Amino acid sequence: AEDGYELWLRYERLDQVPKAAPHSVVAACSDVSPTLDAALSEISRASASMLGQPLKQSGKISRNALVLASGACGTSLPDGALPTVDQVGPEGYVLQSTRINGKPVTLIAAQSDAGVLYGVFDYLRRMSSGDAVADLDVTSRPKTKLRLLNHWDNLDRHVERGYSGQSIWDWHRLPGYVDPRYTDYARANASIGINGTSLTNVNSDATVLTPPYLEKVAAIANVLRPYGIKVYLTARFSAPMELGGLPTADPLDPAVQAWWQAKTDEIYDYVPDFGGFLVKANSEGQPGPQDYGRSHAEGANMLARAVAPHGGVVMWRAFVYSAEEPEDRVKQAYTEFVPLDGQFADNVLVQVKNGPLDFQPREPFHPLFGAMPETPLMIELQITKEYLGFSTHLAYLGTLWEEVLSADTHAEGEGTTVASVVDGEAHDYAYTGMAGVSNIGTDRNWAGSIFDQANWYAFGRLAWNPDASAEDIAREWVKQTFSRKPEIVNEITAIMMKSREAVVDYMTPLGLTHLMGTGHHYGPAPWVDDLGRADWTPYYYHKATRDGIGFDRTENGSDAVDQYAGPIAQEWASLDTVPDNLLLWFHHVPWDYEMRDGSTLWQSLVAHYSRGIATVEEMQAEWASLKGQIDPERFNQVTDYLKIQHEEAQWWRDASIAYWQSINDLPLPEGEAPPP
Ligand code: GCW
Repeated sequence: AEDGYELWLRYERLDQVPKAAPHSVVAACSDVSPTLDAALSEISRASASMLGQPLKQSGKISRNALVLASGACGTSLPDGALPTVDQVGPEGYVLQSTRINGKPVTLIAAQSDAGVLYGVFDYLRRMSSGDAVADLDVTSRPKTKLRLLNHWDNLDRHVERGYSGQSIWDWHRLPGYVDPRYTDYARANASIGINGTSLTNVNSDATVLTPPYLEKVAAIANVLRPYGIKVYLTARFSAPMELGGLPTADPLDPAVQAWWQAKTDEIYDYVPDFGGFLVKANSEGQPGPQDYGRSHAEGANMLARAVAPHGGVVMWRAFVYSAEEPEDRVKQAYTEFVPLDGQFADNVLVQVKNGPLDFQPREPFHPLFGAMPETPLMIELQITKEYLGFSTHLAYLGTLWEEVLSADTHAEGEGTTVASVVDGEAHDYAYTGMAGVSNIGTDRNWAGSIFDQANWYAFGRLAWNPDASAEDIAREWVKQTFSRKPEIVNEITAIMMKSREAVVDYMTPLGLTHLMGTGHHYGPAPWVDDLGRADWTPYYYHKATRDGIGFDRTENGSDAVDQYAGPIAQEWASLDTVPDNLLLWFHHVPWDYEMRDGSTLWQSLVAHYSRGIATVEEMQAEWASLKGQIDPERFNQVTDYLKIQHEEAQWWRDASIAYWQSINDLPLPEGEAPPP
């Protein structure tokens, strides 16, 4: 049955064996590592499935062989056959139709075995997409070093903001039983270049750092290692008190430092290639260095010193804001972190969400990008759709992420995109990276829905190349997931490409944000105005009154706009130039404010809600037209989910309009259907 378990690695049978299909596969190596073994077994699985029989493994290179080789495997290839470090770096690869010993072959070669594995997945992706595998001359290398999933998984298997079942990490049965699913997890991640995973929730307590759990962590790490994936853990800042019985967790206290050093050394005994720590500190009630009057840099550097001798890193999150702080929440991270630029240890990365608020359907890019030239900034994206309809709403996030990555920060003049900051080009960062908050769980389809698999996929592809096109990625995913037929690929890609804007339209158009139900963040609740915490209250964000709506972030208001580089700040601060889709993020305007198209703000707002529903209706019709061309299991699930999405788009529109009307007393614009 097609239950989605295979993800994009379905390797559907090809109609025809491609002319250039290899006849055998050879690892031209004296040392076939577990990583090369993994590559060979993937080739065997994929060729059995796509070509009808597994490629024969051979010890010698014959005509039309697929040849794998790396600088690390004791290769038997002639000098000069391998790509240089300059060409491919430590993780890149080449795919080449070439000749070895006079025989035509396809060469997949790299500096490292992980590079070969990535090359194999690229090669199989081409074959699975129905693309040519002849005349290959491909060089690819990742533009970022650290490409991580961040699981928000608790040890009791509840996944914070998870909508696809329980955590796949089965702590209770580990380490004695190691679920084979972890191997499939590793395959899927390696296929899109992900090379790290942080196993535990940033809000977790410190239990995972105790020996019984480290043994379990080691068992997971052993499965992931051959696939080039390192394990990372969240480090609760108060662990020295909770686990170590110390009276303080002050990062400048020598006993605290010694505790972390010993703990870290212990972790490396279990997991010799442990990647390092991910930390949420002094944010949403989590402990941190500020509890002792120390800065984020002092806190991060203490942990960085502990992992440095082992080659580890610290990923310190910049998602900090506090209710006691009167400053506009979206300004707080910048205010706190910019003065610390230059103070972080060399092996610290500061991890910054794509926008300054919190994974909304649309936000401007985070003003920290471009503002910390001395500190490697990673970007954190949310794959799980906390604010975009959980798993039942179809929203392809590739377009959201592309919008952020291609945004121009102007930090080093025009053209300093967020991508160029993240990939280190703008400021020559020693470390670079991208983290994606995982949407993976125990559901058969892993992600909660078939289309949410595309978000996992797109995250990995963009982490490899932050300049990649969201549409190309969508196409690639559709070909491997659903069909190679061009009409079907076009249809499904079109659905995906408009899906996120539909969500923006029916939930939070024109720059509105955070109007979701309190706590769970599902469905509309713009009317909540007294939560006891202003910054978790929708009114804080929309500021709707009889006179108007929107958050004034110009110099007349919170002046958050001033955190952006000059040209951007100017563009967004002025009503003449601010884009419509960020209008109410930066400005408070009257309901009868005249929009560029001549309509009033109120008319425009209502039109957006209705357009969101109309787009979902188009998506439904387009999907329905594929009936009979997609297997019934997946077809029906998507159909049912789209129906839920349609009902809920209507719910969002009607509830939002009714609420705004209760404030502005305006009639519905002409031609608009009244809420029931
Ligand atoms: O989006 C918010 C979520 C919290 C999350 C927090 C964070 C892990 O509602 O569930 O906690 O962000 O990113 O730390």
